[in-house]
This record gives sequence, C-alpha cells and structure tokens, in this order.
Amino acid sequence: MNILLFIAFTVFATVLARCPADWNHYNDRCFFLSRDNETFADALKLCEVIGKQYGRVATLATVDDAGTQKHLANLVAQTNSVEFYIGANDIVHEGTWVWSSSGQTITYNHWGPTQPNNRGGAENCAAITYDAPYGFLWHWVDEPCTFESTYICEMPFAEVHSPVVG
Ligand SMILES: *[C@@H]1O[C@H](CO)[C@@H](O)[C@H](O)[C@H]1NC(C)=O
Ligand SMILES: [Ca+2]
Ligand SMILES: [Ca+2]
Repeated sequence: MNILLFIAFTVFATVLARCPADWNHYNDRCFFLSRDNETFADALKLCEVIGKQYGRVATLATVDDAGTQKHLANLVAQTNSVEFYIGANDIVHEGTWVWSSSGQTITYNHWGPTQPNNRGGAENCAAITYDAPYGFLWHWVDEPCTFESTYICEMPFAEVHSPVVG
C-alpha cells in the first residue's frame, strides 16, 4: 500500500473509533467504569493517566444533567459495585461543590437523603451509590476523600476530522 494512503487510513480509522472499546459513549463524552477501588485523588490521577493513552484529557465524571445521571445509573447498575466516585467535590471551599473537570460550581445535583451532610466535618468527595433501604438509588453521597471506591472516568468524544487525504 502507498505509505501516504496507509497513514491516511490509519488516522481515519483512529478518529472513527471515537470511544475506546471498553468505554461507553454518551452525547459528547466517553465514560469508563473502574474495577479498582481508589481514593478520590488517586482515582482522578488514574483517569488522567488512562486518558493520556488515548491522547485525551480525562477526569472524573461530570454528571451535569438528568440525562447523564440516568445514563450512568443504568451503566453502573450492570456492575457488582454499589459506589462510584464522580468528579464533584467541595475540597477547596466547604459547601461549594465544583466539578474536577472544569472547577465550575455544580448546577445539577442528585443528592440522596440528608446528603451532602459533611459527616464528621470531613466529607468532601461525591460518589453515586446504591443502598435501597436508605433511599439511595444511585443517588449522590458525600464521602471522606480517603474512602476507597470504584470510580467513573470521562473524556471527550473525539470529533470526526477530515481524513488527511481526500
Ligand atoms: C472494592 O471494594 C468493594 C467494597 O468494599 C469490595 O467488595 C470489592 O471486592 C473491592 N474490589 C477490589 C478490586 O478490591
Ligand atoms: Ca464537605
Ligand atoms: Ca455524607
């Protein structure tokens, strides 16, 4: 094969594979469910490391509307884990919840009963959890950031670019 055609084909094939095989596509993002339990800081770091393998900036999931919440709830319900970190945290200012992706204050939330309660004055990281007897049906809970949990990474859904040739 002509080398330029080969390169063009490779680039084209790569951008068409917009979410890696083990990632889930929803709207403008790709999501990844971990199987490992990590602290919030380690989870965030690991998302970034995984994203770099695909040349993208990955972070913990930004659950910023009801559609994304519902989609992720359906996705995590298919796993054995009952708790997943998302990107919301109030580490910098107690009570001011921001997304790790953007630093922007959250505008949508899906807190469970009595959450966020900052129990012990030390709960600054959000997870979605299933605990039906307590009314948590993949609702959000604030946890100590040192709690080790599975987590959801996200990265942008790559745009389709024009192939190099053609
Ligand atoms: C993660 O933590 C959960 C809950 O404590 C546990 O059931 C599960 O086995 C852990 N997973 C790993 C991979 O350690
Ligand atoms: Ca807090
Ligand atoms: Ca809490």
